Amino acid sequence: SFPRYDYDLVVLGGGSAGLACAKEAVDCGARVLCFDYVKPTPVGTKWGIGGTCVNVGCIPKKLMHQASLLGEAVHEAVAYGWNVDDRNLRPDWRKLVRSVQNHIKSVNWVTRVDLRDKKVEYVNSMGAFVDSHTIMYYPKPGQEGDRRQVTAKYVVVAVGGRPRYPDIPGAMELGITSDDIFSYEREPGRTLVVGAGYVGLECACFLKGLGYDPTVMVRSIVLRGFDRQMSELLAAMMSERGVSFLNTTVPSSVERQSDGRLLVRYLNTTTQTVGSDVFDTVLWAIGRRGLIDDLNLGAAGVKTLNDKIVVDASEATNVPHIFAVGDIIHGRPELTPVAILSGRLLARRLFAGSTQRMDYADVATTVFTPLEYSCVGMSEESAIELHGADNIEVFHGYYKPTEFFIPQKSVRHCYLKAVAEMAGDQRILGLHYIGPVAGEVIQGFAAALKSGLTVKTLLNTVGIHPTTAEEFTRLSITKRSGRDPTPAS
Ligand code: FAD
Ligand code: NA7
Repeated sequence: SFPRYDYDLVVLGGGSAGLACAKEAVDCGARVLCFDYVKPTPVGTKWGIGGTCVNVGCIPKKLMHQASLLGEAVHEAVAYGWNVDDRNLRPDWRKLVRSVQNHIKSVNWVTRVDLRDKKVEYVNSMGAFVDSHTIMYYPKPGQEGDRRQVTAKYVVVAVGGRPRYPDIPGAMELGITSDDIFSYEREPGRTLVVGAGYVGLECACFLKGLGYDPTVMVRSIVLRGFDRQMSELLAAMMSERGVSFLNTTVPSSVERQSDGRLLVRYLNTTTQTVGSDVFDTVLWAIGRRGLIDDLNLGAAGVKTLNDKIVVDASEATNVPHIFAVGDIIHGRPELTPVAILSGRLLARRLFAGSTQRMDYADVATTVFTPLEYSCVGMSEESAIELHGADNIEVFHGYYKPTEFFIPQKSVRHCYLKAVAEMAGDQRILGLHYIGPVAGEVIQGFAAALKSGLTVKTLLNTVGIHPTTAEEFTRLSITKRSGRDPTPAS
């Protein structure tokens, strides 16, 4: 019979969530069209298919993190006996940016080939609703004469978000964001990073590791939403490594001086004193805004909250055949693996009769600072709030990574803790770790936690020696005991 719609599925957004959903839907036999279009940033940065993670998020961030760790490793190598002249060690920023961008271009290429092989139709344009089953677009953005439209049985909105700018003079014209830094032509130099979420802290840390001089401006607390003790430890680790902090401070204006540098005025909200300082670069990391403005959601009747889309446990919006996945949905972790899995599971439910829903609980995450912070499950505060302090046992300890001794690296902030139930076998509610390669350490424990890991099981697990992850199998000191969690040697 003649199909009622042009496509079974139109996906708006070709990032982690949209591409995963589109590809899986095609695998399930659906006819799929995917739109992806990137609006340039105020300073003109733009990029290809694949969304935030590949182009201006996880991937370039991890590469810059690695570049900064390598600088540290060269100094350590000297202590280990390598003959390296580390006196004039400096990175070549332009070369680093070129290498990072070359890698991204290769991923963009592979993504396009993959879409062609998998027979996912892709249009490099913005899509917007005409009505709840109809999407309009301009095949050549900018040429508004040539307007097209397509109809679809289902629509998945996966448009993600973009960095916010503060509403102060000079912010857009003179500042940049994480959307610009990974392709920035100029050396960043002395940089003010405004915002102390994970994006701000990570950017400040790789800039520090590359030899620039970052200052982090903190409005209230660092890493809101993460475990407080771990967040404060992380900030202390950053300070020890020479990252400056302007606490309880908000920016009020940015001006370009005659010498080209940027004069930033700010207000300390605790002391109510104004101050100013001069920087080469100002990087806004004050959070992200969902890209709902260009979707004409009103025409489809889709409900939003702030700048996000409200969905139920099946990622359905209030309009039953319109769904949303990834960063654009309200109240869910903004992480690539979350976006990918929820997109894929949605496609299977729509086109393969699956009933499996996305489980957003106990998603592990990592902050890629030089000593990384990784965690899965609840913070100590959330566990106490949910179960009561008397029903929670917190095991903790500082530790000394073997490889830190020879170069005499600071072990002051190498710390881990397990937040567990008090009763029975002590089911673990949350694991927190600050140290080398934290993400690699926590990933496996995340699977264990999802399988109902208990303190008893953890202590019956034989460690791998000498690793830092084995510290989780040796936790014996509880916070309640008041015993010193510092190791003897
Ligand atoms: P996106 O990847 O943003 O994709 C949405 C796409 O839709 C974009 O290409 C957008 O331009 C396009 N679009 C928007 N509107 C329209 C429209 N109307 N029509 C057509 N196309 C449209 N996550 C991790 O898991 N680990 C990390 O280490 C990590 N690091 C990060 C570091 C930084 C600096 C940032 C900013 C993010 C990081 N994230 C990380 C988060 C991760 O990048 C996001 O969670 C993920 O990319 C979300 O995927 P998405 O598909 O929802 O959105
Ligand atoms: P986050 O985690 O939302 O962090 C934003 C940070 O910026 C946070 O420290 C905020 O302080 C601060 N902020 C917000 N607005 C301002 C203004 N106007 N001035 C100064 N400082 C400000 O964003 P990220 O970009 O790090 O992470 C993006 C998402 O990934 C995030 O939503 C997480 O869910 C995961 P505050 O604590 O509000 O005082």
